[in-house]
Order: sequence, then structure tokens, then C-alpha cells
Amino acid sequence: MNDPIETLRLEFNEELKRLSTLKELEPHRQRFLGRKGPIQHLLSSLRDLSAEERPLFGKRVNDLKEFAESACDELHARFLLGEEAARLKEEGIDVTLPGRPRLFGRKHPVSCMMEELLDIFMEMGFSVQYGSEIETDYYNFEALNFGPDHPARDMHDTFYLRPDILLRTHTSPTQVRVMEHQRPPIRVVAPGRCFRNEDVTARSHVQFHQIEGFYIDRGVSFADLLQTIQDFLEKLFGAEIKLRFRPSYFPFVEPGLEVDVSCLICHGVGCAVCKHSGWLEVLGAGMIHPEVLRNGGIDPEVYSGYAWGMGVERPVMLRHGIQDIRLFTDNDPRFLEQFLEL
Ligand code: 2NL
Repeated sequence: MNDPIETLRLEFNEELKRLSTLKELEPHRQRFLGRKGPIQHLLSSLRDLSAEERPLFGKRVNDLKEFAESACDELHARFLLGEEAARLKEEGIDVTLPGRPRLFGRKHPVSCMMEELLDIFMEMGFSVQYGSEIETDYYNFEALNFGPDHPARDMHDTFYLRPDILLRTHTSPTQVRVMEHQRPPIRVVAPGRCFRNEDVTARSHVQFHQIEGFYIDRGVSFADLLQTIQDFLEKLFGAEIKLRFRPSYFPFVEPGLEVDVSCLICHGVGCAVCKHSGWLEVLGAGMIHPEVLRNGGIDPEVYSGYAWGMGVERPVMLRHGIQDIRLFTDNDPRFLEQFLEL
């Protein structure tokens, strides 16, 4: 065969078949289609042809040129895709994989209980005062009638940061500070986290939450305290709950008492949760000690007041049947996910 156009097309196709990368393709395109390449050469040779030969030959060279250009373009696109896919595979990215689901945060069950408790007391006319988790020995103990060698200090297993600075063992320091800054009548609740240096077990922890409240005015009586506690506990646990008041001792009240509710699990019959007593201890309370009122700048000859305090973790555990207090601070989403926000 002595047709230069057909020979060139065959040669072009043969070489094209051997290409496998973008890098090889561009020299190939240059060699055939460049200014000094064979196709350009054929086009230049047109002027040596006769007027009869020129149109047909010219058309055939142009057809070859267009064919070669589109063949190169097509291959360019194919190589580009292939090399990109290979690179992505190498880099290990599969963009068609579904995304990882995101965990949504939600309110901690202890926070939900705290809000519920605050709602009840705000409805009863108390306002809310937050305080510092770091306190002085004076506000945590002295002002609350714990003398320097008071035996009740031992029960509090305090974390000291300095000889005089500590992590509060209860929220009472906030209440003392309120007394210093407000005049009766005062109705305040103080919620917050407290700390005690105890062994961590299923039932006790070094950190826990407390809510305390107090009411100071002229003529506040012990009967007022009992009625307020009854109203509160019936709102929290339901009107069918039974209460038991027992005398008790706290340095900052006189008299002091502890309050039990009929067991929420067995309703007083006796079970493992209430240790077969039928009762659960839920809060401590009493009439504010005259010395504590005086420390807060309030004259005990004119005013009297009651106060109570309760732990927050325990009612959450009772409500949801949680057996281990450590679950609250483990931050395991499988635990935390189970509680609906109300
Ligand atoms: C308990 C007992 C109680 C108080 C807290 C209080 C505060 C001031 C003055 C007098 Cl400023 N009292 N708070 C009173 C009695 C008991 O808590 O077992 N809490 C978990």
C-alpha cells in the first residue's frame, strides 16, 4: 500500500494502542499533530499538487487530522478519569460510603432532676442562688457552727486546697453569703455540686449535687417547715407518698430532723432498695441555729428560719432504677442516651 494518509493513520492507531498514561499521550499528540509532525507536513505538501488532486487529498488529510485530534482528546479524558480513580483508591477515600452518625448531646439526668426541683421551689416562691465550688473554711464550717475541733467536721472528709481554702462539702456557704447580703423575708434555694473525700463506691462518690433551701422571717415556725417539706415531697414523688420525720442532729440547726418517704420501689412493703425497712431517707432539715443567723448578720431575737438540704443523685437513681452512682460521671453515651428531657 502506497497511500501516505492511510499509512499514517495505521501508524497513529498502532502507537495509540500502546499508550497507557497521560504522560505518554502528550508526546504522542505532539509527534503526530505538532507543527513539525507528519500531518502538518502532508498539509504543506498540498501546494505541490495539481488543482484536480488538491481538494480530495486536502479533505482526506483534514479528516485524518480531525480523527487524530478527537482520538487524543477521548483518550485524554479516559486516562484522566482512570488515574484519578486509582489515586482516590490509593488514598483510601470512598466518597460513596455513608457518613458516620453524629451523637447529639442532651441534658444530664442529674441536671433534669435539678431543674425539676428548682421549678417546684420557684413555684413555691423561692429564688435561686448559685455559689462557688471553692470556698473558705469560714463559710463552709465556722459560720455554720462547726467549731475548729467540731467532731462533725470529720464526717465531711474535706478536700483542702490550702489550709483555709477547700472544695465545699455542701451548698450551705452560699446560704450564709445570702444572709449577709439580704434582709428578711428571705426565701432562697442554692443548688450545686459538692465534694467529699470519700472512697468511690456504687453508693457514694467524691462529687455529688445538693439543693438546699431556707426561709427566714419574723415568726417562721417548725410547723411551717414540716408543711413546706410535705408540699415539696408530694409534688416531687406524688400525693400518695407517706412521710416519716425523725429527730436528727446537724450543727447548723436546732432542732434538726431527717425525713423519710415510703419506699418508691415497694411502697413500704420492704425490698432490697429500702433494706426491707419500707422507708427511704431523702432529706435533712431543721430550724436555723441562732448562732448561724447571727453569723449571717440576722438578729435571732427578731427573726427565725428553717432550712433543709437534699442530695440530687439519689432521687434520680430511685426514679430510674440506677444501681451505681458512678454511672453519672462515666460519660458513657450508652447510659446518657437513655434519659428523655422533660
Ligand atoms: C442533708 C442535711 C441540711 C441544712 C441542710 C442549712 C443551711 C443554713 C443554715 C442551716 Cl445556711 N441549715 N441547711 C439544714 C439541715 C439539713 O442538709 O442531709 N443534706 C443532704
